[in-house]
Formats: sequence, C-alpha cells, structure tokens
Amino acid sequence: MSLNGFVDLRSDTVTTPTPEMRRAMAEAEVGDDVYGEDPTVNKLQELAAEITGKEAALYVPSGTMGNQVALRTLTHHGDNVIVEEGAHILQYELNAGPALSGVQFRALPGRGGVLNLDEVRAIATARTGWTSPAGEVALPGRINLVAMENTHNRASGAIYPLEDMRAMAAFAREIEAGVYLDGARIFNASVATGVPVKDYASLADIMSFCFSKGLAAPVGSCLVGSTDLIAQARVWRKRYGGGMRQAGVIAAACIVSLTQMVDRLADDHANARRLAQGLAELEPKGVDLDTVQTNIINFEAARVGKDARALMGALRDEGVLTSTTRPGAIRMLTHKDVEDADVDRALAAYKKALT
Ligand code: TLP
Repeated sequence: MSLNGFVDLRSDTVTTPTPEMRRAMAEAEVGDDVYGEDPTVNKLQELAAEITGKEAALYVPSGTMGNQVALRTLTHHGDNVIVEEGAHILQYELNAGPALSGVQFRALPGRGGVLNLDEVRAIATARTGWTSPAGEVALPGRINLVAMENTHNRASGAIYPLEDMRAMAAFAREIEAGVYLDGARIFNASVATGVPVKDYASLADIMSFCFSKGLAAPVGSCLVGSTDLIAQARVWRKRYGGGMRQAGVIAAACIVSLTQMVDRLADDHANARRLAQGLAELEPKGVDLDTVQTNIINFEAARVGKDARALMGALRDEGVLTSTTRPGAIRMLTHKDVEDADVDRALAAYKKALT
C-alpha cells in the first residue's frame, strides 16, 4: 500500500525510495557534475554503460528529457522520424520533438507497439512526390531515424520482441537511418523474457531507460551509446537545462536501482498477471490477457459497456487509484509498493464497482 493509504495503480512512477536508497542518498559522495566531478554520478554512468554494453552513459533528470536529448542528438531540423503511433515520444511530450528538434514524426500503427517492417519499408522507399517542370521535387525526404519503445507503454507494457527489433534495426542501417530505443521500461522487458538488456541496447545508437519507474528511484533516467554520441548528448542536456550540480544525491538511489531492484520486477509482473486474470474473471472482454506481458494492464471499460470515468471514480471511493491513457480504458500499473493484498483489494473494488 502506498503512503497515502490508497492502492496506487496510476503508474510505476509513484514508487517511493527504499530505505537502502534513502541511506545511499544521505551518504552519497558528491561534486559538481557539470564539471564532471560528481563521483556518484560518474559511478552510476559507468555502471549503466557496463550493464547495457555501451561505451558511455549520461544521467538526465527525466525520461522525457532523455528522449528529447537523444532525438536532438540523432537528428537535424527537418528530419523524418518513424515512430509507432502510440509512442510516448509522440503522444506524451507536448510536441517537444517538432518544437525542439524540428523533426517530422511519421507515425505508423503498430501491433502491440511493434512496427510493421513492410509498412516502414513502404514509407521509406516511396517515391510518390511531385516534380515541377523546373525539376524541384516535393517529397518529405528520406527517413533519418527509427524510434522504438520497449516495453510499450500504451500497448499495455507489451514487449517489442528482440527479433522484430533486430529486423527493424537492420533495415534502418540499410537506409542509413539511425535507431533510437525508448527503453524507459527495458528492464521489465529483460526480466520478462530473459533477454539481457545488452542485447536490446546493441540494436540502438542511443537507448534511454528510467530509474524512476519500476526501478523505484526518485529521479532520473540514463542515455547510453557510443562515447562520441554521449559527448554530443551531454552538450544538448546542458542546452536543455539538464546540467545538474551535486546530482550524486539522487544518482545514489539509481545505483541501488541497478544493483537491487531489477530482479524483483518479476514480482510486479506476477501481480499484474493475477490482477488481469481476476479482472478477466469478472469481465472476460475487459482485459486482453495476451497484452499483459509485464506490469501494465488496460481494463477496456467501454468494451464492456461501462463508463471509464465513472468506474475510476467508484474505484477511488474504494481506495484504488487508476489512470487512463486513451478514452474508454482504465490503466493500471503494478510496482514495488503494490503487494499481494493490494491486488486483492483492487479486485474487490472492481467487483463492487462493476456490480
Ligand atoms: N510515462 C508516464 C506518463 O508520462 C504516461 C507513465 O506514467 O507511464 N518513455 C516512456 C515509455 C514512458 O512511459 C515515460 C513516462 C517516459 C518516456 C517519460 O518519462 P518521465 O515521466 O520521467 O519524463
């Protein structure tokens, strides 16, 4: 149960730091990270690079800044970026991509967040533009970057299978486009599949991942990539106002995330599964069990003739907080502050609210 007495399923971002994290934060050795002199940040970045198998890492204040710094590092103004249409970088970042990087998103519908390679190929190789008598060509131009998200937030935490990622990355190389991976929850994907994070990361020029979701640290994300790209990203982080000073105080908790909080994500997945199965028993069409692969569940209220907003209100009255990412659906996430008993409480609240 969370501190406020609610079963808080709104997001895994609501997790509070563990006692070990608080201790590490209190005792962290610090310096000025804009000078590159914070030993704890440096240690975190070395650990992140090692675990992901990349040359270098950069600690950033949020997942959104990570996405935007990576986008700015990997593109130029006017570039085309292929994304799945529900991607966080497109849907939840206040149009920061076009605003800050000047990119054009070419959004394609995916299946469980997975892009269709044939559709990407069709867009990337289309030559349907108009040519004036003077020979000017009106085309959106070539694809410069392919951005994937794993696990996929809007697709109920679905895993982007390694083989699909590999095929997409190979195609991106073929057309000389870059590859970006929003791996905010890549450790969830890795724990669920047994595929090392390194294998996913190896397919991207830059990958980001978050400490402040299932890994339960209070603040921060990391970008990982080659030494050269991370050096460029460091410049963009500063330009975006993300150069932090004695950031070791928060980075210390992220080191605990990487060393102590990864394996336990399996508990979150088991709880999500139990919650989803319980909901499916109450309303078989309410949950697509195939999509519940990690820690995110969407209850399709509209599909079972319920008003999602009213249902969320009734759940709240029973002490269960939920959120939503699209009309008609109620989103729930399990995390370290959701225990077995909380799953029971959530199921009891649904039972009462639905009948
Ligand atoms: N996701 C949040 C909300 O913004 C929707 C959540 O509660 O799930 N990439 C992915 C895949 C994300 O899910 C998120 C956050 C981010 C990036 C951005 O991270 P933050 O919130 O740290 O900026």
